Amino acid sequence: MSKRIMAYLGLGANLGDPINQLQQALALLHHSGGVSVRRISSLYETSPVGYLDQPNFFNLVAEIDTVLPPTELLQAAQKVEQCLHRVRLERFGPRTMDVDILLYDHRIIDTVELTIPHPRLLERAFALIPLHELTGEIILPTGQSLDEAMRALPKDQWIKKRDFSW
Ligand code: X6L
Ligand code: MG
Ligand code: MG
Repeated sequence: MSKRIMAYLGLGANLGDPINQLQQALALLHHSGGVSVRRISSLYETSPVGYLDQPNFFNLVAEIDTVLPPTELLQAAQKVEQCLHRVRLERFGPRTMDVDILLYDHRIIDTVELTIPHPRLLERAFALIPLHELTGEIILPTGQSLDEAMRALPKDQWIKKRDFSW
């Protein structure tokens, strides 16, 4: 009986059939050894951040519990990206699937391969809004308040909740 650890994953896609791919990614994650998807946020359509000349994204956040240590969870996330034919053409460019670890337990991790909490979580409406929908106010291990970050979000990031039921 290993301890189950709660973590939050940010999923995003803007190539191919993004909603269908998100659905597949959630199923693949749930069937990865050592990962259970517990709750899923609403689905959001969001304007691209970082590199603007690309299609809108569909984003959501999944609450999982896992017995995997962070590096193994990262590998599981990368396997899901590869299963959905992610090809890296350019940094910040369009992709069929992106799976990021936003939070892992109440831990701070800062290695070459992994930074948790996700370094740009608080500035990105497409990650913060669906996360807040699941957690409400929480204080991150870095001491920041999610409510506070919500109020500080720049108003120029377009994000719209889409009616959808899995
Ligand atoms: C200056 C330089 C300011 C770079 C911002 C921001 C870079 C975000 C990358 C940045 C900068 C990113 C998604 C996205 C991306 C997504 C939406 C990234 C990585 N992923 N936009 N842009 N959803 N809406 O999942 O987040 S590329
Ligand atoms: Mg990302
Ligand atoms: Mg990523």
